Order: sequence, then structure tokens, then C-alpha cells
Amino acid sequence: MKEHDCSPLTDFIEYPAKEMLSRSADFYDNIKRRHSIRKFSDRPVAREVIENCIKAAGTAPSGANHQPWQFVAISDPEIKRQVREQAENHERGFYSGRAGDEWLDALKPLGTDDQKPYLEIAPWLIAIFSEKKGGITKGEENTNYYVHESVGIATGFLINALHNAGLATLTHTPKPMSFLNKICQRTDNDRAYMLLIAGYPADDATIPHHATVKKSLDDIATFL
Ligand code: IYR
Repeated sequence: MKEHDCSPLTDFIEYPAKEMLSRSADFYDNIKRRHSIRKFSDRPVAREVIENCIKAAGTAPSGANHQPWQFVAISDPEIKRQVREQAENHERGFYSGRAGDEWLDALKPLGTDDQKPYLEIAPWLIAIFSEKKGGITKGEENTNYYVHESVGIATGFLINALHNAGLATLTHTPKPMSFLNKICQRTDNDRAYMLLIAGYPADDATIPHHATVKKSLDDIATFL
């Protein structure tokens, strides 16, 4: 095999211009129904759904295609209990001063606090890790590139896949998150990137008004 061996692009789909327009609008209509929620139902979700969504995340582009990510999907009640216990321990310190006044003020409209019952109630917690060293084949120890960018994109794919499947999510970043390494049995090569909570919303789930305010196209885009 040549080092830059290629195969033809066979799975690209071109849509007629009108359909392209309606598809772009439909996607926007769909994705704008994604909301972070903090009250989950304990209704179970099939593991195969989570597997498919992680497979979708794994198709994300990454630096040198090293795919510097690891997804640890947790449904075991005892492991979820440990995650909750340790996350709440850290969050207590965060909310009782470590965050600083400016950060706490910024969070006030979201109504968050150090209580994280959803970490035990939701059927799935997906701990996402970035990998410092790696390579295209599992077990390699080469330098990974653009790790933060790559894992961020894969996480976006995962959130999108879960939403598309009909699940609600919460991006949760307990601070610090290093406690997840031990619980998830990851080595020092892995860095906890995010904890994604996934499941059905509770009947009384709400979204803070603050979170529904999205900047306009004019505010976020410039066309030159
Ligand atoms: N990790 C904390 C605090 C928190 C921080 C940000 I930035 C948020 O957008 C929301 C919460 C918590 O989960 O409560």
C-alpha cells in the first residue's frame, strides 16, 4: 500500500438545490429542540442505542485521524452512585467558594447547585476522555494532534446523535473531573473531557429561560 492510498468517494449524496435548502432548514428546526435538562426519568434506554450513538461520534474528524477519544458508558447503579458521590463532593467546594463570585453570578440564571441526583437517576452516563498519546491503531503511543478540537467535535456528534435518537442530554463538567479516571479505570494518558448524561426527560423537566436565549445569525456570523 502506498502511504497515501485513496479510494473513490462513493457515498456522497448530492441533493437538488431546493431539497438542500429544505434539509438545512429542517435540520435547524430539529437541532433547536435540543435542550440541556437536569431532571431525568429513570426509564431504561437500550445499550444498542448508546452503542450506535458512540459509533456515530467515532466518525468525527480528528487530528491525523488518530481518534484521540474514549467513551465510557456507565449504566451500572453502583458506578453511577460513585460518580454522583464524588461529583457532588467536588461541586460542594465549587459552589461554596472555589468558583469565585463572577462565575457563580454567571450560573445563577441556570439555577444549578451542588446536588446532582440525575447522576444516579438517568440510565446512562457517558464519560468522555481525551487521549494525550495514541495513533490510528489502538495501543499506539504516538503524539496526538488537535486533541481538544477533535474530542470537542466528536462530543458534538454524540450529542447530536443522542438528540436525533430521541434522548435528552446534559453536558456536565464537574470540576475537577480527574476523579473519573479512577472510577472508569483510565490511565494517566486519558484526561476526562466531559460527562454526558443521557436518557428520557422527567415529566417535570424544565429548561431555564436563560438557556433558551440564542444569539441571532447577525450576532454569530459574518459573510464577506
Ligand atoms: N460544573 C458545575 C457548574 C457549572 C458550570 C457551568 I460553565 C455551567 O454552564 C453549568 C454548571 C455544575 O454542573 O453545577
